[in-house]
Amino acid sequence: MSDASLLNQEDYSANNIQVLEGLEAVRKRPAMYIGDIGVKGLHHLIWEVVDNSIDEALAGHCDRIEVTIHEDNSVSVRDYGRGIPVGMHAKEGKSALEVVMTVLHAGGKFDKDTYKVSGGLHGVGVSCVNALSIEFRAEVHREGKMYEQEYSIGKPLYPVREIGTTDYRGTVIKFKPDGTIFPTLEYKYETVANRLREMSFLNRGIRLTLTDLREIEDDGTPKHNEFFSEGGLVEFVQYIDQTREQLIPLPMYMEGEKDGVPVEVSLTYNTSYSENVLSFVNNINTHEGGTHVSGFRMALTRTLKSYADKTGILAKEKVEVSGDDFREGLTAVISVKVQEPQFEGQTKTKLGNSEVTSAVSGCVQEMLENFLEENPKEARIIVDKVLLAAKARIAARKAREMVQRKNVLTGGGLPGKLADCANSDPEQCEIYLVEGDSAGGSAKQGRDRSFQAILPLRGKILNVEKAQEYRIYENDEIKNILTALGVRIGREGDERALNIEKLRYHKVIIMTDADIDGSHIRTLILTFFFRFMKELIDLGYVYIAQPPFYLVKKGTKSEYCWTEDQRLAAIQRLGGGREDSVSVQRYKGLGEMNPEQLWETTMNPENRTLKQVTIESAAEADLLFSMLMGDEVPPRRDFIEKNAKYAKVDV
Ligand code: 0RA
Repeated sequence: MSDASLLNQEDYSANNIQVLEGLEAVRKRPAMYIGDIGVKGLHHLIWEVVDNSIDEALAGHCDRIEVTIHEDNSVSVRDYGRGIPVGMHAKEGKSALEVVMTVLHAGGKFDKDTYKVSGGLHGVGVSCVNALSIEFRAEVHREGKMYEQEYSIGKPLYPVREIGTTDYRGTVIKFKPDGTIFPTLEYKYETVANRLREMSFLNRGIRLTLTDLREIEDDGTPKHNEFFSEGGLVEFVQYIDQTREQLIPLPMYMEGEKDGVPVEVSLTYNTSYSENVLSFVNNINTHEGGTHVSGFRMALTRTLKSYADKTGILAKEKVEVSGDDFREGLTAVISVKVQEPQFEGQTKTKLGNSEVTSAVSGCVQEMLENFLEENPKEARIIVDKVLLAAKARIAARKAREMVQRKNVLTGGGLPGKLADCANSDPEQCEIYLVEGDSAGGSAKQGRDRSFQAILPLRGKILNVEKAQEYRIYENDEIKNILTALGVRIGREGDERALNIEKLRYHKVIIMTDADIDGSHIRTLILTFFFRFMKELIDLGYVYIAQPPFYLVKKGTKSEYCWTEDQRLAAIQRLGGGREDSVSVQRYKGLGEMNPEQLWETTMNPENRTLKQVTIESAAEADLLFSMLMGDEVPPRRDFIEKNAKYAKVDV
């Protein structure tokens, strides 16, 4: 590290101007750097800071990271690593700490020895967090001394200063997001907890803690969780499958490196019919899969097929098995580290690097071959399961073809119950999936038919969590939903065959009663979307309508209320706070509203609120659906008691 005086004043100023321009660009177009400025982007700030500490931990310098949400929704991240260097940075003429905190993409440049693999989806570095924070403070403990520097919207308030002595090492970053950038500043405990849990599975041996000073428990201590996994991906797979019956006693596991790509995989089989493969690149969930997932599938199919061929069972049973027969009841987590990842796809969560395919397939093949050789009994159980899947798939195809043939015979048109809209531009159009014929009738009368379509659902929606695939194509309600949406599901070759480009509406709105049955139907529909049309959710096309809970009336004046607070406020406004002077109607079913009321409160884009369904954590969503809809009753009861409603899948 050199001395600042070596730089002349002009160079110093020029540098500073560049820095300010960089941070200004972040503030002008925050979404370009952190994805969006909504709840997701807000949380992204935490991931960005935690990622730096994870890097320090992965480099072997730290095994504990503490995240704290403070009363004012500021967040601090403390690690016990080497501490960010504070010496003068020769080129920039200021402290290295200041450079890291204020120069875009400066983060990793000091430490060429550290293998940087974490780093958020956008990998923009901590300086972006600084630029988007109204208050930001860095504290470094290094070589017995403690240093600090504070900033506001990215600008240092003073040069790095020494503030005392210390007997440990590490870095503390505390930031408070800028309210002029982010419309909402509220951090969600569960969102942070889920990500830290995922991080602990993906990076075994690192202890991650979360403390929420906004929420004090009955015993007087703040809400707190610790996430630590010794077993890493094996425990991740067990966590995902905790409600499912296992076919093999312990998940398989393999860690390796091929062509410079570190690969880690764990997999197991359960008695369910769904496939659940989570994939990560540099700790980022690749929802849309990519080359690593292709490599995984290739090896799985090839290795299991060749084993099954050798045993002679396939020839004996005369069944033609296909790729996805090997994935029924499969739960797996794939984690790879890629130096320069190329992200593609609709949501930029699909890995494009072609070299990764063979790295993953090589590792998976080795893992499977070892397992099959050493565990003949379990190997046989898996092969039997594959055979069963193949037979069920053939039955499913027949059922599907039958339905399609019938559709052709009957003209193949839209379902009779659908009241379609006039507009045919999917971007402008929305469809309401409405519980019950009577509410469906009101919705049909109340809607704006230029862009709103209504599909009443009457019969039972199939629980896809427990049903074999072929039964899905025989279920009338599911058939109606699919034909109305214009999409086809099922599989073609090795890929899911969702033809999303044919989707006829870009808003799919689930509208059910505010009672137990309504929430059950909503969960059934969501489970179906999650398992068969996840892309619809990923693209943000799925919504939940929010009918009001109350109507408070006095004379000719009335107010709709969605919350208890609103109800009390309305009673205050209309009845001077006296409950007996007003009439309060509690809406239990959509049917209790007439068409005008339904339009005004729940369907009119001017007044309504729609809850967008998002999947923050695929693992959590899977767990939720398997618990709510699956077989293992005891955890489900416990879960429902704890979580009252189904929450959490949505924001
Ligand atoms: C580069 C070099 C060194 C430490 C770090 C980066 C570092 C960065 C962060 C970000 C969050 N926590 C961190 N901890 C450390 C130190 C190099 C050395 O001491 O030789």
